[in-house]
Amino acid sequence: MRELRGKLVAVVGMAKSGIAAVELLIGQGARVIALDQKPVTDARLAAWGVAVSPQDPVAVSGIDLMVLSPGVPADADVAQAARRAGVPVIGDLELASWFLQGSTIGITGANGKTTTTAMTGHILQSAGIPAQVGGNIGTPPCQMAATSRPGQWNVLELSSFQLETTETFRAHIGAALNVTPDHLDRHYTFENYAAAKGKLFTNQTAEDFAVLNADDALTRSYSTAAQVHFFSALAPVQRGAFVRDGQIILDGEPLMQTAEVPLRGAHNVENTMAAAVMAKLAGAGNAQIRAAVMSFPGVEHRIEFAGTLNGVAWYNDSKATNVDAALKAIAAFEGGLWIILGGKDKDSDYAPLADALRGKVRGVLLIGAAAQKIARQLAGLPLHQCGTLDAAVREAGARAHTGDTVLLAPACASFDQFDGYEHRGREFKRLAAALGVRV
Ligand code: UMA
Repeated sequence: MRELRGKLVAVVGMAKSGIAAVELLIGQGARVIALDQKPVTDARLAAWGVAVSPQDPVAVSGIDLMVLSPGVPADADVAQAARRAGVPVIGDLELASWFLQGSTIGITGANGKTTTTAMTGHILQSAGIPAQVGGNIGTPPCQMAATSRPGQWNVLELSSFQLETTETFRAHIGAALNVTPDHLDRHYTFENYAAAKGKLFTNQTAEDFAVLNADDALTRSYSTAAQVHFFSALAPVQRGAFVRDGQIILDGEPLMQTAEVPLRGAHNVENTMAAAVMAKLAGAGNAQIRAAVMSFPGVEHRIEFAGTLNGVAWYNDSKATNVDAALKAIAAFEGGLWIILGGKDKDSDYAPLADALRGKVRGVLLIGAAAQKIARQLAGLPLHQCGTLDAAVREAGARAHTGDTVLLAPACASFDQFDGYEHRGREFKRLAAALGVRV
């Protein structure tokens, strides 16, 4: 339904994705109803003449199309009602893809997708290849449609929420970094979650490329008509990137030493390989890729160095919103750890953290709604119930000694105490700075 002129479209979820979808639809001549389960205050809707309604199935009778924001469950009552009435229900990514000009790189994975997306965009831009970066990383895909151009790459970080509601979206280069359990509160089963991410490859053709992690059984098994390039930290691959004797080999040629990757942790070598493979497929040369990786500044809230105080290093990994991400952060440090864990539980199993932390951790500082559950699963480790991030930071400041590391890698969502992981990460840095932590 790419001709939207005169069509009546309901958009559900009026945060930045929903507003961007409304703006795009208005620009296409559609009539729009905006729905949200909370009161909507955005003044632009009134200026565009858009009717605002509570999230009620009655409000959507007679519509031609429904567009969901990523934060709205695909099985929300209002979406079920639309489907029962024979109305197509799509997500904001699908809508954006109808109007995005240029070619698209889509990057998904349980973890590492923000860093990989930012790095891929940075390599392309440094190599003089036109590219804009967005998606789950921050700028909604619908907003990117207006700034997209033929000959330009749209480098998109894509979440399972954005992918599960696609129909025709096609990535010219699609990458799956890893799939470990996350968002089970929304997808119910790991299989559903993995299948949502696998939709990235469904509409690819033989002219497209799929970049897959050869070390991850699930991403390796995604079926696609695209040409597959692998990356692997463990074994040589023919097309793609792998590590040999501490060196990244890209399409058979040495690219750089793994020690030259400026980001902490073995997982960031994997992210770098994925970004390098994609950038090469999009036209960058090896020398350009190497130089751009080395100048990549990293991403806020991803094992971000927050400073030191009395010989103690502080790191903000607020984006570690699931257990696997926290495990990767823990693996990036040798020991002497004071780790802050907790927040909103997503039906996660925290037991794997116990093995990773044993022998490495001086103290586990627990915060938020999941604190009791984590404490039960990590029994035997030195646990400190802190309640709030504020208390955890003070506790860490008082207890850590020279050579130790304080790490916020909560393994949980933030929504019990914060507006999002960015808010939590900024608060951590503010509280640490107030103690005297300096970069
Ligand atoms: N809402 C309803 N009905 C519902 C649920 C929500 O009306 O049933 C409303 C809320 O009241 C609110 C709005 O929907 O007004 C929120 O919409 P949203 O959650 O889609 O928020 P956006 O600000 O548009 O952010 C979304 C992504 N959010 C989610 O996937 C939850 C952002 O990813 C993304 O950066 C942004 O689009 C741009 O693409 C955040 C995220 O947490 C960072 N992503 C998850 C992750 O990374 O783990 C997937």
